[in-house]
Amino acid sequence: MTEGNFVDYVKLHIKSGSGGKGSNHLHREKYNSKGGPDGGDGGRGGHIIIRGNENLWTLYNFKFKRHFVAGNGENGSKKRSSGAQGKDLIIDVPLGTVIKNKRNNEILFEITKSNQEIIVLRGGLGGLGNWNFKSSVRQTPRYAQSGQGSNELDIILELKILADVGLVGFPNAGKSTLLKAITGAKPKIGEYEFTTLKPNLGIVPYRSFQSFVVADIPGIIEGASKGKGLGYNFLRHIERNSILLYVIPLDSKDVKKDFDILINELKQYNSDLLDKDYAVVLSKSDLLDDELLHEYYSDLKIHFRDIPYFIISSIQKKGLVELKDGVWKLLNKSENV
Ligand SMILES: Nc1nc2c(ncn2[C@@H]2O[C@H](COP(=O)(O)OP(=O)(O)OP(=O)(O)O)[C@@H](O)[C@H]2O)c(=O)[nH]1
Ligand SMILES: [Mg+2]
Repeated sequence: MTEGNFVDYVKLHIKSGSGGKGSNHLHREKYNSKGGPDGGDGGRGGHIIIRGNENLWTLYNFKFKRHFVAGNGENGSKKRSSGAQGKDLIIDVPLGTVIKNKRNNEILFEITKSNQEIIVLRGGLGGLGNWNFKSSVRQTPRYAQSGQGSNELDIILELKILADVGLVGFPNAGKSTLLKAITGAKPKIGEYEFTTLKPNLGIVPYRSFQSFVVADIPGIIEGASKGKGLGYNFLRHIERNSILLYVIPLDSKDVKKDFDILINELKQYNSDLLDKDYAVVLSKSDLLDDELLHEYYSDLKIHFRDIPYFIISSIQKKGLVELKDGVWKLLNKSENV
């Protein structure tokens, strides 16, 4: 997935179907000129339904289609025959989509499960046909209800990614390069800061046909919580991740300090993020020669005594298998599945 097709915010106009008219028919037969009322009911208009689809990862499909209209109910007819129901219209969205009313920004609901279906706009009810109104005092009612009108609404869809693993780190830490090295994604990579402006997602194929999803997000810097850099609103994309990987390059002056700054910025955004399982990924190991790396190891053991950490080079493809194994283990700890 590239920069261009990640869409996480769209406005849609939706319209349900109107209800069909009830019929006002009087039964006539050759030898019975006074048949009773037999007008059937109108069919209900189609609902607009929003459904969770675990195979979707972005709102990209809505980039070109913004209007959704359900079918109208058909009118009732003679012989008490009811009009057909208008066709419901189902809109598939990725899990983690929040649906808001555009008028007041109120959250209507959130889709979190596959195949979860919620009627966001009801179709109009069909009108009752005249046979419903027959009574002892009114044998031949000559009226029927018209159907209810359709409903229209402007909604906003906002996506919080539901990826398994979120990559957090300073700009230039090598997050996008890592995503590229372990998934089929082709994110933009640059030797300048803030190359990534929107999240990228990639699927990591893991042994014997299993997989997990990794989200690469923009870089975060000290003071992001106060609006520095790109700010930190994009951290909403990792709120749903099961685990976080803090990516810190080994050519950093002070790896432990970088880690503390990242933790602190996340805490300012939402301290719940710190409750997630996490690991540290020390990237760009190819920049250190073996001797230096060896020295580093003993240092790191002290710094990250209780924290799982992985030393990798995305460019030389080193340490990636161990990283994937470690992530898989973390993901499969009972609380993360
Ligand atoms: N030597 C070396 N360079 C790397 C490695 N991984 C990434 N880089 C380089 O580091 C620079 C930044 O890489 P990105 O992957 O764009 O970094 P990022 O963390 O996504 O940066 P932002 O999108 O700005 O937050 C690029 O010039 C990469 O080529 C690595 O394993 N070894
Ligand atoms: Mg990047």
